[in-house]
Amino acid sequence: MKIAHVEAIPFAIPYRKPLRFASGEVHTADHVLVRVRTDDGLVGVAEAPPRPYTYGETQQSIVAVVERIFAPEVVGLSLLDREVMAARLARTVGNPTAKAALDMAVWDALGKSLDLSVTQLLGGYTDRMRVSHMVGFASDEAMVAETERVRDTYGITTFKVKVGRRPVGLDVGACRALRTALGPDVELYVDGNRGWTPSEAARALHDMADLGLTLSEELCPADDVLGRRWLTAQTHIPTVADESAVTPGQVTRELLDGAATMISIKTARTGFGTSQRILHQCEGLGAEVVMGNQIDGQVGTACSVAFGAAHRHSSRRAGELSNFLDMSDDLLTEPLEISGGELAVRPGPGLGIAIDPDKLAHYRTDA
Ligand code: MUC
Ligand code: MG
Repeated sequence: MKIAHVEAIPFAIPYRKPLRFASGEVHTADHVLVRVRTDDGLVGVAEAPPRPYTYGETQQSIVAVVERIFAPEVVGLSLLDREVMAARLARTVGNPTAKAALDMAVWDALGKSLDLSVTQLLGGYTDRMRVSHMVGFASDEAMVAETERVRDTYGITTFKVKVGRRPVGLDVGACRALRTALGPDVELYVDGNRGWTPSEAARALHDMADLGLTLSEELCPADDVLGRRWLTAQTHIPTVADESAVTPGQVTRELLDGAATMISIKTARTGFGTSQRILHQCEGLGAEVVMGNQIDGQVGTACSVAFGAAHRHSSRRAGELSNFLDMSDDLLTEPLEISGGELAVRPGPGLGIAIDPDKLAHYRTDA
């Protein structure tokens, strides 16, 4: 049960259709597969999706920090030494995605060694989540066509719409077109990825007041401290902190400052260990959470649903679990399937997933 070897394998899989949002755009899943091997031959895996425009990590920086800084800290630890591992990784302030992937790969191996699923180990609340689909910038017509296709094909009825463009009327128009086309029964919420000033955000929310939006996420930057508090105080729509709340300390600040009323939990950046700390912190404070998506591939999405389904507090809302659908291929032997608007946790020990060796050989970029 001891960690014997840690690998960080870069791979690149093109998207069929790029995802565009206020802070960047994604054309290729240039992620890193983190693989942990134990001395008794078990293998745990997870995926790190770099988001350089948000956290500063790149594919190359993730490979380097996992192999040179983190691997020597964890090799020799037992799979059960998760607090020791967390304390060692916490000495490094940044690199959230690299730390998260290592943490989740260890949980996958631990589940396999105990013949239990990660969901059972974390809390075992349910075995599935409703799915929310994230819609990137495009023409109004293209955004409507995408949501209709996703609704009709997968039964998804919750959509997160990317906003944060200028002038704000562009996004107000897109949200209005979506509401008109999809009708009142579909849930719509918005994510600005820090694109607007507080006054632009207030204007946009005012202009969309009749659209029945259920959440507004990260409309303006975290450093707009008073502006975010001012915005949150004047809207009846819950405000979600995403990239401004990556650590438990930041979660505390956002919630106690009145800058946000809810927190997005992304296993891609807080793994299972820190995500669980944040989840329990939010539950204790009476703040709702949403399971977010760091534009994860199928490995990352399997991690999100494994965590989200494990707890009552994280499984209440639809989780953002569907953007892998836009990738041209993936690494799993058996692809994830969304149907009836839901994604089920994979049965089987650990994460219940297996990496297809031929696909990995094809897409890895270090060979
Ligand atoms: C989101 O919720 O912001 C876009 C960038 C990123 O890191 O995650 C996505 C989605
Ligand atoms: Mg977001």
